[in-house]
Amino acid sequence: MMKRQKRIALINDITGFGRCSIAAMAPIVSAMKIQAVPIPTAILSTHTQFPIYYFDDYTSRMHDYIQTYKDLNLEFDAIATGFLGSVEQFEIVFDFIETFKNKDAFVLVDPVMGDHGHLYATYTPQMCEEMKKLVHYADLLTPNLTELVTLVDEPYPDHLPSFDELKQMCQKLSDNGPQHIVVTGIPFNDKQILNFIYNKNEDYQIVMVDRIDQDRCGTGDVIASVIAGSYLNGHSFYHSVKKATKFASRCIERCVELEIPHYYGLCFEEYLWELGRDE
Ligand code: PXL
Repeated sequence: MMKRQKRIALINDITGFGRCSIAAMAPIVSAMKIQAVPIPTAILSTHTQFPIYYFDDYTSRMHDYIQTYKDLNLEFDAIATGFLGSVEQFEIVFDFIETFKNKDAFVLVDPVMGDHGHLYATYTPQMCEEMKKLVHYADLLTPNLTELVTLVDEPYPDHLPSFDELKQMCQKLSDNGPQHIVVTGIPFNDKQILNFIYNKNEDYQIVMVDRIDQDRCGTGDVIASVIAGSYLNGHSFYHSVKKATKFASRCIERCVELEIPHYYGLCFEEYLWELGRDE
């Protein structure tokens, strides 16, 4: 029997300009020979780091949208969640996961909440509480440091957390949820960025990357989608994180060469073809 292609549901926003969320994730997983199925949470003209943006909350339409997938008995091999635009959306996402996650599927939760010690303008305290519940559904979790500390009710640290501190915070989240966590983009020093990998009941791992230029919007989405694609293609979490961070670094380097403003996202189009090599 022919094995069908793998399929991933991307529960995230669709943002036209700015190379984030589904506009970045769908082409990336497609390049990795995985079918991308967008489930929009909101439709924006540009992402929220632009001085102006049009924001259309999709909450009221999500139920009917998803109902057709239930009626068609569609199945997904993975579910990746990202930016959520309202409290009500969490219930919709819990239901989606309960309906569509079969025993072999995995759920990647990117708890998109904020960056650099601050939550995004659209994020309310109630949404933070809901995000803590969503973490219980995750097999893989990809927070940045801001999101990690928020999820464990700690203040944003004024120093670089030790590996032990990072491990303890991850352990709290893992106790009731994800098998693997990568805390992405931790500023280590002027030259390097640390990615801390927590594995349930196993040693932690570190992936260091060179800092190139300033932080770029959409980096988290590029990293989460390469991890999801690589893991779905059967690679280890560590291998997937390495591939993702290396790919993001190369794209950022190219953005600098092309003088692309940091809020225009990562010019992943330049290297998309490389992701087709299943390494
Ligand atoms: O890349 C994260 C992200 C996703 N979606 C929207 C955003 C952002 C970050 O600002 O504004 C709409």
